[in-house]
Amino acid sequence: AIAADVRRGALIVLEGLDRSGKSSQCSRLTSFLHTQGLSVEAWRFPDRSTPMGKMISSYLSSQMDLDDASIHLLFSANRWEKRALMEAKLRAGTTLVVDRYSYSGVAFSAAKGLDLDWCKAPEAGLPAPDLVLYLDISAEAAAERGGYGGERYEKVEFQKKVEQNFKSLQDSTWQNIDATQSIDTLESIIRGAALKVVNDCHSGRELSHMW
Ligand code: 2DT
Ligand code: MG
Repeated sequence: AIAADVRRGALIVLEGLDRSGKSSQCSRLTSFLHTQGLSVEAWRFPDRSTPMGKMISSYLSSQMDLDDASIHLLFSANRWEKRALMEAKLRAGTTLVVDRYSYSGVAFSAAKGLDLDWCKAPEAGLPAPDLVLYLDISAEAAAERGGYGGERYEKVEFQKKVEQNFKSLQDSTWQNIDATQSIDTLESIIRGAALKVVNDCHSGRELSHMW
């Protein structure tokens, strides 16, 4: 048999502060790509379903305290435990729409005072996103939307520091999108950007690695 030349899927990451609208846009984008006949899955980090993810979840709900460096490494390990599956899916042609990734990992931990480069180090070698859609909203405007769930980090002063860190992580794969636009406007901007990168990946764009 002739080996099929599978066109790889795209790794598309949505990032932003809490209440920026990431989760709604992830599910809208996943449904849309599906209607286009593409193989697509919605993922999110932290992945709370694994044993490490369960520890992270109890840390976030303040049921458990952990040293700042330790929890940082645990968030990273939670991505590493998914690396092989992520790469296998991408190479088999599935596009992944991911709600948060290494950028959240670094932005949140560094907001506690950990060194930014130290925070980036354990992410090195993970699959690099083909596109990072940053839903840009100020911490104040996000807080005005209400609906912080009461998890650790969901406080405006902390989110302001996270916002600064996100901005210092921007690279060539980032697209900043004004997240104060209507949900439908955002959706159409995101659709366009996603279709373009899916096409790039189908036409041979190589999978690369962080950073
Ligand atoms: P959700 O509200 O999206 O479930 O996120 N976080 C996330 C980190 O501190 N490090 C990470 O590596 C990741 C992926 C952001 C839960 C919170 O966890 C933070 C918000
Ligand atoms: Mg949250």
